[in-house]
Amino acid sequence: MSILRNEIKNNLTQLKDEIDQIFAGGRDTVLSEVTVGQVYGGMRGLTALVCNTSFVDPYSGLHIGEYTVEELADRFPEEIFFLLCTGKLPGPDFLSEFRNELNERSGVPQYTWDMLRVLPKDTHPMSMLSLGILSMEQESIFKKNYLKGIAKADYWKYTLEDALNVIAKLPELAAGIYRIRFCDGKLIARDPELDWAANLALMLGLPGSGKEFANLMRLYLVLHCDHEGGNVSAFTSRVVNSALSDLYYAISAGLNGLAGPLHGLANQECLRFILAIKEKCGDDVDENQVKQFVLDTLDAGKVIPGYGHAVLRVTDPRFKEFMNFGKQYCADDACYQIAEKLFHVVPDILKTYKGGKVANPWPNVDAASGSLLYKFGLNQFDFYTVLFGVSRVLGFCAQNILAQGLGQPIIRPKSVTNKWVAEKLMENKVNS
Ligand code: CMX
Repeated sequence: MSILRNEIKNNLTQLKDEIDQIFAGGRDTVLSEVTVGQVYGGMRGLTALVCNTSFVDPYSGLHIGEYTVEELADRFPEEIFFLLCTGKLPGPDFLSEFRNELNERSGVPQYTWDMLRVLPKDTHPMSMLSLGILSMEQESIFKKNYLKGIAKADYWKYTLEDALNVIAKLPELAAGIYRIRFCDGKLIARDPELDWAANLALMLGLPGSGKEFANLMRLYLVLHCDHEGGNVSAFTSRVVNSALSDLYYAISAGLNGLAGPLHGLANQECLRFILAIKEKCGDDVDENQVKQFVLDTLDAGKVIPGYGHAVLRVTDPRFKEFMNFGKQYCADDACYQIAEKLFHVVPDILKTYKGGKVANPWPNVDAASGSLLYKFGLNQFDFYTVLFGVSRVLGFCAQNILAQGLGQPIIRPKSVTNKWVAEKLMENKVNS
């Protein structure tokens, strides 16, 4: 894996130089102040982390390196992994070298399949994915070498080895989970000539799925790959890895966070929502009916899945890319059309809901993807977050490789009690 390893090395050198300059310019400079509201409010808006793989601008959305989502939508996920790790897109030789590398490292161990097959039949596929990764932990190259004794400067190299081993096995693991959980349990062999996304499409074995579905998988795996460092799953993964728990532990932990309905599980909730509208109002539902359904949902005290975001303040560009794909391949599909109608009515409703309390009334990535997967015959919603997870593992890996390469320490912010906060308020009153 010489191209990738060399370019990560170059990226680390550049990032270290930048940090040296930043420190020389003012290590004690205040970047962000913390209010009481932020301490009690999920640390929203608190600038307290550095992540050099990607950046989310509230108004232009996700940027990976210098690129926006729109500029990357036609790429392969393998190229995006390279970009996340190195800050640049790869040259022409990379894809074939990477494919060979993944071919050599592929093959989920039999004990993982055995473990997955004995789980209760109703185990959630995200639990299966997380357990599947964790079951392979004893194969960690990082752990084996750490126990022998390795230099801190080399941690990232062993973390990269673990990353490549996991990435090579992921499509097979995810597709196998689908086949065990929802089909006859017979696994479909990977094709060493295919790319990462096309292999996943192949091994899922959906009847009639062809090139268009492989294209959807490629787009899906590109669009979900990373979303800077503070989201639940990426942050969890980084915190775990910062204790030098190896990447298997860190990925499994990140996936457990992704499995929550306010995070990655929202995409299955979105399709459920769309199908509920379809069931209640029929295929030819009009915008007024959709509006009423949304209002009834809010009146029942529920959130509208796929809308809102902790950072974004515009329509998520990833949502737009999925809608463009849908326009091309399934503009007549009833679910796609309901997703479109929701886009027409939900933002205006959320703008005034709860006295304008919703910070972002616009759709996020999850609002469109489910309707496309459903159109291609992937009608097991519980599986959708697994696809999100397969993609997001690229981000977990890249973030942890770079953090190890930069020698970042264990993450350990300070927590305080109500009593401490109350005393601080009193102290401030006395001093003012
Ligand atoms: N429907 C109804 N109410 C919503 C809402 C939505 N889609 N989005 C936000 N709100 C409400 C919140 O519940 C909150 O109400 P309370 O203060 O009464 O609890 C209020 O608006 C303010 O919340 P916010 O500051 O706008 O949003 P947060 O940063 O706290 O939360 C998110 C962000 C995504 C969890 C939230 O918008 C949400 O629950 N959306 C629906 C679920 C979803 O689509 N999640 C996927 C996000 C993408 C991802 O991370 O994968």
